Amino acid sequence: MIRLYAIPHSGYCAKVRIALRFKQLDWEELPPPGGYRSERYRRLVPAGNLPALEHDGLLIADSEAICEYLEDAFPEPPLLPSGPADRARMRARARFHDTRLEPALRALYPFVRPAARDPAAIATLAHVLSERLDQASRILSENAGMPFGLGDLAFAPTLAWIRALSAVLGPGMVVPPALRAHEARLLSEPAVKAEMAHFRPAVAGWLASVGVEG
Ligand SMILES: N[C@@H](CCC(=O)N[C@@H](CS)C(=O)NCC(=O)O)C(=O)O
Repeated sequence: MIRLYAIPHSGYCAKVRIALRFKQLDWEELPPPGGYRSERYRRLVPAGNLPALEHDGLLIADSEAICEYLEDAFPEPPLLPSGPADRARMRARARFHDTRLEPALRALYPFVRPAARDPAAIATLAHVLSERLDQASRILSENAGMPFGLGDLAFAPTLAWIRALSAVLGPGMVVPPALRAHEARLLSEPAVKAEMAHFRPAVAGWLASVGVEG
């Protein structure tokens, strides 16, 4: 049995759920024992980060490590192409998301609550995020012919968050047309489509919980 420690509105948790769905695996999903950022959860996962996955005696955190593990443990259907160059490109896409694009989105979360709005800071961060979106668009277009894989797992959840925050914080975040076209292709993948049907309401629910209309 695969156990996933996760929360519904986290893009990184959605990324792992997309991998699980793509590989048609069953899993049990639990919130972190003791709660988000609790000491009890840190006894399992020292850094306290979500998601974490338990399987066959292994407990591992970090979405990318988890997805690579799923690929190794359950190779079919594959999330990595064959051939070292395409595998490297696929991994680079995933790393770009995790180390460049999502951190630029994350920088905006402290301003979501109405009492914390700072228009000048939001405008600066929205500009940085738009630059990352432009870079993402170029990276994804360069690899447009590759089949769905590891480097695609996180983009639809992150773009959903960007749209939700754009609606709340202002229209400064620009999703380039080529990236919108790539997103449409991603959404036609059944694993992504199924996850997004749960994920979008979870994002709206979180926004409502902090007093914001999504
Ligand atoms: N790069 C990590 C990022 C995971 C991450 O930051 N998760 C957030 C939830 S979306 C979290 O656990 N934040 C709480 C913390 O880091 O203390 C991954 O891919 O798993």
